[in-house]
Amino acid sequence: MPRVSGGDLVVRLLQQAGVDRMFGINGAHIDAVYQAALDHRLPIVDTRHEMNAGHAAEGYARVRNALGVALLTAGGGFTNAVTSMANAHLDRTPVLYLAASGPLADDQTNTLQAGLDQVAIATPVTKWAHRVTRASLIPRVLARAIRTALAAPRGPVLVDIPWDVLTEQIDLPDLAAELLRGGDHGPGLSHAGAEQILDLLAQARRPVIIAGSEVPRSGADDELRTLAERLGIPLMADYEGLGAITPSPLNFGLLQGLHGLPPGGEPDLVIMAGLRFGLTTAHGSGVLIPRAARVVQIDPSAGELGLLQPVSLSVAADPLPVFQDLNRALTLRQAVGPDPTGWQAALRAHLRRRREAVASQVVHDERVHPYEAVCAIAAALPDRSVVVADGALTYLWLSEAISEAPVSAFLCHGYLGSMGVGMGVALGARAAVAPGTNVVLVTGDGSVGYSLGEFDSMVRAGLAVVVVVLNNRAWGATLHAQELMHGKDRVVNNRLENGSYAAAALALGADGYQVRALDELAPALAKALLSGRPSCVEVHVSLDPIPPEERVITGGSPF
Ligand code: TPP
Repeated sequence: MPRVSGGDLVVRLLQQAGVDRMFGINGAHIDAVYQAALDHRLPIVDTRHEMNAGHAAEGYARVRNALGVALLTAGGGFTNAVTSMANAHLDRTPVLYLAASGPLADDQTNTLQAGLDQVAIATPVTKWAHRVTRASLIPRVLARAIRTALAAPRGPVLVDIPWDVLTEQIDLPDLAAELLRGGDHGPGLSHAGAEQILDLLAQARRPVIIAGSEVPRSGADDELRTLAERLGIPLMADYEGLGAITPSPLNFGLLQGLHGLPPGGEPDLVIMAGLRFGLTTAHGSGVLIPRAARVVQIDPSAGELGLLQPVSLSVAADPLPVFQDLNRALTLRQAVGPDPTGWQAALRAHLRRRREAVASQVVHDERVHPYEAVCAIAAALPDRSVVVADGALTYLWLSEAISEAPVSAFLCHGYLGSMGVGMGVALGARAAVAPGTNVVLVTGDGSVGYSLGEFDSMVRAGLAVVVVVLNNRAWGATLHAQELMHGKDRVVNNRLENGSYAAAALALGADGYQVRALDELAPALAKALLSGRPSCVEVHVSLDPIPPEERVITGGSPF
């Protein structure tokens, strides 16, 4: 019987679970995993900050709809990744954080990187956190952690393994006993439940289906589009659901487009598919999900159902089996509902008016207008691109243009609203996609500054992310907030007028492009996308313009 280390068991089990790449920074405590990964040819992308190893594992998980893995050494390696854990927790992203810790044998001796209870720190920001105390327990605990992360509602887990457990040698156990369950989404709808939803659809004159994060997470994209296309129902999405609906002719873009529909012209039935109330639904205000509408909410977490607005029907389930059941039930019925084409045309006209209103407010100064910049970016994106957004004004401007773009995923900073997630998420997404799929990060100059070192990681790992920095020489959104709340003379600690991000990228071995006029942007993007190299396209944009959704956040209407 071969003898193997705890680290070796970790790698064997992760490969058994389908993991083909991990992210991390090496350290002596975690090195047994690195040595085993070398033996078993499991690649590890090394980042320049553990926050970004965590965010990269998130990006990988969000693009693949599979488990992401971050390797963290003890102490600071672990604490540096806590922001990512919190982000994954709020976004329900299945990430395994595998953290080494001080040797069990040296417990309570004030030794290096060991005086922390990492499980206690991780507990409030994970679905499950556990320490392994013997190498023989690694397969069972790790398999349990992975099952927990991938079971809906999904989320991050921490497994803490002390150094001397990772290096402990034991006889190779039968890992088949720990075979990991996969693809079990739980039950969908009863026959009566499916009929009830189809009846609601048959009665609706202005129905809309809104896709949230759990549509791609559960792999329900095709079933969702099939149902919508069979019935002619407009599809909308929050940022995480956008990639699921873009291939459809019934893609009506981000749900912020519902704002400002005339009374009597609003949806009368909203199907929330894996969408939670909160940040992306204007909370429970009714501005986007009309209070007069009937609402069907489908989400794997029962606690989310009807959280901020009353719903007519709630389904505690993953979207995949629910839409499978609806498609099956529909096959057995006659055609349902009124002709949807009038409603589709009215909604299209409304969205066109919104775009015209944004464009009509563009006032030129000596810098590129951010709205024109994001329109040029959206127009330049090749089919099925993954787009990552970071920075606040930057994201809000991008949200006005991204619905028109052929994205396969649109990954934003999410519920934690944590600036600086973008470089890590984009790096992980690039490691997850098939060769030839483009990954473009659109970020603010403030946000990119957290992680400039990751240009080096991208170069060393050959991960060709195109990073577009909308440089307005400020922490833009917080500067706007100071101006609005306290006056222009009270702006403090929000200016960033030093340095060049394209030059920083060049210094780290990536390519750099400067864009000072709108007509330079499309050629620079085309060059960067074609080059197959990590690159930074630095666009010098105006700071003053207020994006429509910033007006909404500050309590106004978009125009
Ligand atoms: N720190 C973190 C980690 N997250 C935050 N959300 C903030 C601080 C507060 N904050 C919100 S928006 C913002 C800051 C600092 C400014 C973002 O500036 P930038 O990345 O340049 O993007 P812009 O708004 O200019 O597009």
